[in-house]
Amino acid sequence: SIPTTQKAIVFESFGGPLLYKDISVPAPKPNELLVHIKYSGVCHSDLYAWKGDVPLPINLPLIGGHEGAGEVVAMGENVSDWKIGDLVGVKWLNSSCLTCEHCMNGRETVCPNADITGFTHDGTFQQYSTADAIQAAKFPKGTDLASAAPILCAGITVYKALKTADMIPGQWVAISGAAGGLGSLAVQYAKAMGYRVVGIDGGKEKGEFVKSLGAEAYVDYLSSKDVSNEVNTITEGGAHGVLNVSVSTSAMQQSLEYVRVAGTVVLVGLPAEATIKTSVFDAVIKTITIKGSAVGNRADTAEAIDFFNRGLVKCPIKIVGLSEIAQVYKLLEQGKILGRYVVDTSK
Ligand code: 8ID
Ligand code: ZN
Repeated sequence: SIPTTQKAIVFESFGGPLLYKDISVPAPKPNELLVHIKYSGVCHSDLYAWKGDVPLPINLPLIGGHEGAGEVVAMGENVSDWKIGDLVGVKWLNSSCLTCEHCMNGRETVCPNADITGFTHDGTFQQYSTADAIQAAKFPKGTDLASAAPILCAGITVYKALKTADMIPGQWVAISGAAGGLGSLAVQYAKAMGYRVVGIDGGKEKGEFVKSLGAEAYVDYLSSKDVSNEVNTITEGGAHGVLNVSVSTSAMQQSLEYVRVAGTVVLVGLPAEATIKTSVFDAVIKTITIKGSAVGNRADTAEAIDFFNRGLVKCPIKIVGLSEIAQVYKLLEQGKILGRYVVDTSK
């Protein structure tokens, strides 16, 4: 049976206290599922939302979180393709209008009327959350929900970003921020898709970690005298594709120096006020493409989950209680996390 109250992490002002408290269980709208969230990944974007450090609409007070994995416990009257007990994922894109030019073309992530989990729609750092039945992700029976949670933002995002880089198997992809939540999955998706990976991140421990996930080479930005030169040497002329999943503006700028001629730089990480600059002459003569990539649509979601279901990617996770979110934010801020933290909503 569904309780009337539940535990949640609520904040009322940007950077204000992350209150672990009892609130009421929301009621699903006609088109929504009520999901008993068992586990939720903690993404760097959650930290930005809490700090108000991102130029996106945010509703206060807010419950953050957008990598929620759980079970369907109730649904609105218009929902027909879900059953009570189904395993379900709640993503960053909670719903979109489905009728605008972008939605019609499978770009629902840029729908101007999108409702965003953990930003404009109360998120997954609570025991029961609502999710639009069309956007909610399906997991097969028996899925390990704690390991699956990070796929719902990190996995989908990096899988789509790799597709956006337009590479062919055998080519080099440089992953900047390779040891983080997105990066650690990007290394594995890239390998599963047939690309050769050079990971870039800071420190020895992160290097060993990134290599254990399948990267052929690692460049340590903390100790390297010239990151670009090292990547260019390893890849014999530059990476065919670059995934910028770090939270560093200078790393993004630098990626223009080690992308191969005719290659593609994909921007994914979101330092709030970052800009990068390119020489027009270089961009033209090297015919470099720079693209942004935001999460993924429903097809990207199903495909990304399929890699996970087949055991081709495995999220390196650490599980802590929901009540411990503040400590996880601290670690994220200090860049001290390998892989992803996942919160257990029962603690
Ligand atoms: O749809 C999107 N575009 C999307 C989806 C999800 C997340 C974008 N994001 C954004 C987040 O908001 C954040 O800006 O992607 C970025 C990465 O999110 P994350 O993976 O959740 O963050 P993390 O776990 O903290 O990983 C960041 C990694 O970057 C490394 C850190 O050591 C860490 O491993 N890093 C840093 I800081 N500086 C670096 C540098 N100069 C660096 N790696 C290489 N070079
Ligand atoms: Zn995210």
